[in-house]
Amino acid sequence: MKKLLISALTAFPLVSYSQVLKIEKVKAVEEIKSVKEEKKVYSEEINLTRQLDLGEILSNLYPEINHIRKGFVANDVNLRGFSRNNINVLVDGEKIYGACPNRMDSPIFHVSTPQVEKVIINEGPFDVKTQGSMAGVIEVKTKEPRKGLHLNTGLTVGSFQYKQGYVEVEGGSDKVKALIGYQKRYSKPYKTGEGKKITEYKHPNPINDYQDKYIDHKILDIDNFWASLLLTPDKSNEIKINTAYDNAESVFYPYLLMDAVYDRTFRISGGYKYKPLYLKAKIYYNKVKHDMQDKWRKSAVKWTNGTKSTRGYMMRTYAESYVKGFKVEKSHFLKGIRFDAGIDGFIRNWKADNKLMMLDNRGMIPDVDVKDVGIYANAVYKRNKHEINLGVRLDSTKSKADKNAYGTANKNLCQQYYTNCSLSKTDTYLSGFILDKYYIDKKSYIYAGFGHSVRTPDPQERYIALKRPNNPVNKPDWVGNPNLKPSKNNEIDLGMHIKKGKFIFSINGFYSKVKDYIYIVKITSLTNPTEKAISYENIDAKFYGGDINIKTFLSDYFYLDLGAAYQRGKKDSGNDKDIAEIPPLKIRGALTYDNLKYYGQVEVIHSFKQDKVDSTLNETPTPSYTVVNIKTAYRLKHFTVGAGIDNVFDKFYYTHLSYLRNPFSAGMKTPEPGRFIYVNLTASF
Ligand SMILES: [Cu+2]
Repeated sequence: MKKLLISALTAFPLVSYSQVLKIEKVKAVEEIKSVKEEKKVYSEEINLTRQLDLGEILSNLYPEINHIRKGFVANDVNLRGFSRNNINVLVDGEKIYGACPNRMDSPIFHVSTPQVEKVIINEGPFDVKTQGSMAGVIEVKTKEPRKGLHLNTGLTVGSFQYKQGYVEVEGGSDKVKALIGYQKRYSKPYKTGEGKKITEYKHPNPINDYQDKYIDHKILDIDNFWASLLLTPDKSNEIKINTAYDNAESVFYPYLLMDAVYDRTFRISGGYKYKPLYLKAKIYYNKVKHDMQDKWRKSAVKWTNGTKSTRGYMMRTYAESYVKGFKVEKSHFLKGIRFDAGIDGFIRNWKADNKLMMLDNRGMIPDVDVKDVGIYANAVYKRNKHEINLGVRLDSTKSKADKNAYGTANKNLCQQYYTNCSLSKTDTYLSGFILDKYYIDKKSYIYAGFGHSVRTPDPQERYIALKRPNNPVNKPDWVGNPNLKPSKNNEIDLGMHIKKGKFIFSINGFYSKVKDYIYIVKITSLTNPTEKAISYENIDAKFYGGDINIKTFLSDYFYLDLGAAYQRGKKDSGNDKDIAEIPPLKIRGALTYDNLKYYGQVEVIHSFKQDKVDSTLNETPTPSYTVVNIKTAYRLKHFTVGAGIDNVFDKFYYTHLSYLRNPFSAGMKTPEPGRFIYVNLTASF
């Protein structure tokens, strides 16, 4: 048993049923590829949580990941201080973008937890296989159907009437395999550590609070469907089709001033592999429709200007987004060198229409097309104790907004603030990296890498146009800066990974200089100095930090995980040099008992105070907090019964990323859930 557990530690997954391992940081030996130090999270770990939200789960497991809490679900993720477009979040290598201009539907929300086979976290500028991986990639891999006939099902019941259930059927022969699944998630408002419902918290402007009659309204009601087909007619050919449909309704976002009436996502992809030539090809499409309104808030009945309304909302944004993409990649092996070369591209379209009181803000995101095509090459060369990895990528990205998309209110908004309001821009740029890994022994290594990576401005950052009525000081317009340049990251990473017997130790450090980092700024109208807006500017900044992870077996069945991550962001100039939204030092310790039948874990997460804040964006210090979570499980042959308590001591706290940064008025701080008790039942046949 001891051997089994230790081998599971080094080569997970051993058997898909064994829920031995929580955290895995491995080098993907089986397919030598561009890996500095990959971190992986497997479905077995996810199944032991309350299974509500992937962003939150990752944030719990890795101190270097932090969640941006906007509501109970759909948490966005921050990796080593970088978030939004500065990192890539991919589903099976595919780009997916939310439709909401306020990122209610963060990319990671567009895949539900039972679909996840694993999540791979690759930090730093060490990916040339996807456009825009400036500071890292978080890639969600979905499950492949197995042969035979299997039923996987699970049910979670928890505090605040939270319910989660899924059923998945998979099976087939050697040549044809299929999988079909469904999940439902539902919850009432959670209570925080001070016993208040999340819907009861006061916003800076009371008009944005929830109406009394909706305090107990459901705050999420989500259905997910997915299906997958895998055809392997012979040893050489493989065809894979994946599709999914999500319908999220009544998702509340106390962090923001509106909530999602619905958010509907459709995804489909077709992949082909010709194994003798190591050739892979893929096409994919995904589409999101998003309707957000303030219909549950006080502002819906009585507007900011005093108007009493019966139309059901003061503000509403309807948004759509789609991505059509392709990728072709060929690998080649020659004298200990692995080459991968590929071409890929995508079209991303995004439009959002807003109505604010009587203002027609159609084209708030003015039907923007982003077209990208890129070519890349990656080589891994193994010699003696060195493994040298080189990658290079060339991209051309064109973004174009439609001038006919604007409404009457925001038509000339850009011209009020900028002299150059060009609606189209093409950026061509090169990225690449070099990484040298030196093996001290078979399983331990040190590494050093340098990477140059680029990300282009988002359609929102360049073209958003939201006119606000009267424009008093705290109701600024929101306008894109069409002159933004792409952000360029030059980064050095150093690290060490030691594996000895029952002990794994790793340490990673990074230093990143970002030229033209895209940052929020307050600007004044060129024509009327009383009119102000939120916009974006390019600044130069540096980021640095690192993380440590230790995993050790204390006895046959006990193991201890210790992790810590720290990061810092500083502007090169300005009065306040601190970069906003940089999480403080966070540590995690988890003691786990697992004999493959009984499982138990006590986890402690401590976040230090963050007082390195950017006063120009109204950031304020965030106090430290300590949270304790417990998870247990009992495994029978086909069944697992689990129970857990998150936030055992019912601590009242909020994270540093709990509110919207706004140079005019700070947003509401969204507290984390209080004590949350849940029971999990899973069955697998
Ligand atoms: Cu939204």
